[in-house]
Amino acid sequence: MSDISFNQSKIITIERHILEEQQIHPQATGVLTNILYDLALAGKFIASRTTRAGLSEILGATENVNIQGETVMKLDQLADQTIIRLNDHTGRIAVMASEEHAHLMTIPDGLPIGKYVLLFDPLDGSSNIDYNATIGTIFAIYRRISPTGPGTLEDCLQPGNKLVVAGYMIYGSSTMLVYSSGTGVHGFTLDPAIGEFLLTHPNIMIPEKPKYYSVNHGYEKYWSEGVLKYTHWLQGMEDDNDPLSLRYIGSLVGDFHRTLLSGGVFYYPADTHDPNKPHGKLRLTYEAAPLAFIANQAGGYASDGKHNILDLQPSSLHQRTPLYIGDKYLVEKAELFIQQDNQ
Ligand code: FDP
Repeated sequence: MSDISFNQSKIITIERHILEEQQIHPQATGVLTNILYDLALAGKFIASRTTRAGLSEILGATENVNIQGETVMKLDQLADQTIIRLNDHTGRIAVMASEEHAHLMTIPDGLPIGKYVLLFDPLDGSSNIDYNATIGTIFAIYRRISPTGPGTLEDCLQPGNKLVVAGYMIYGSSTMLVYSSGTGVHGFTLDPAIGEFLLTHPNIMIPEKPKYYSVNHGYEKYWSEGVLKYTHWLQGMEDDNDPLSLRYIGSLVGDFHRTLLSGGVFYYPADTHDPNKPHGKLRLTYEAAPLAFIANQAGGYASDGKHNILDLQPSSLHQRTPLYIGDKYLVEKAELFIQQDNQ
């Protein structure tokens, strides 16, 4: 008898998984499935470049400053262009918006216009690039609202509760794609040897016992009384509860991914640091809302401190929002402390 025993569990590639998900929806045309393929391909491409950043001399700042006033890194541009070029000609997308562009991007003249809207942060956490820390890509897909013709701003400014698919790619010690189309959250790890994303984390649920809290303590002096008290509560200083351990990468995708898998809460509160950013730093449409959709599907919750993030109606493409995300009980507790502070 052979010594070799084979693991009988199925090997599920992302293609197979998406196709199986598509079959749950008999009315599906396959268009959404193909957008996900294209995004997975973009993820492979971006991962291959980010892991070679130092070697290929594409590391470092460009001369350009993006709409957020941040220096645009070359890898940000590369990730941005990769996603645009893989999606602008397929006839699946009506309009796109990216962190790197002040205005929405309609489909170039002469190319077919589709029925979906794609919003993305091409390389989130890019201030970490030079230090070899985790970075990622966040994406949000909506159905267009406008009936025909080029996609509009209204198509892009939809609340998170209208999301059709949300996900992210994370470029860390391995590359992962995590997405939800409203039937749970599924995580795939890229096997670089074969260039395939394989299902490694089916049906992710945020663990019930929280492990970490995650926030930039460097800005504590700019926080409100409510945020300070909440933080003290997480540290076990308000009640008799055990303190949570602290982790903060400073890369939203990385901090969120850890929160999703380990349990706990990540927050970037409103603060008084910069009068131009009274709502904190993170963006509603292509950061907070898609991650809120995933948190919700994983049994968690996301809030701006007062409202469910998924219910917020965006008023502009690059709108900022405070964000509390992760374990439902911990996020609701944040709402309570903030509400008490406002009384
Ligand atoms: P970055 O500026 O490096 O792109 O979205 C912006 C973001 O990173 C998030 O990924 C991250 O959570 C946050 O900013 C970190 O901001 P602080 O340095 O202010 O903590």
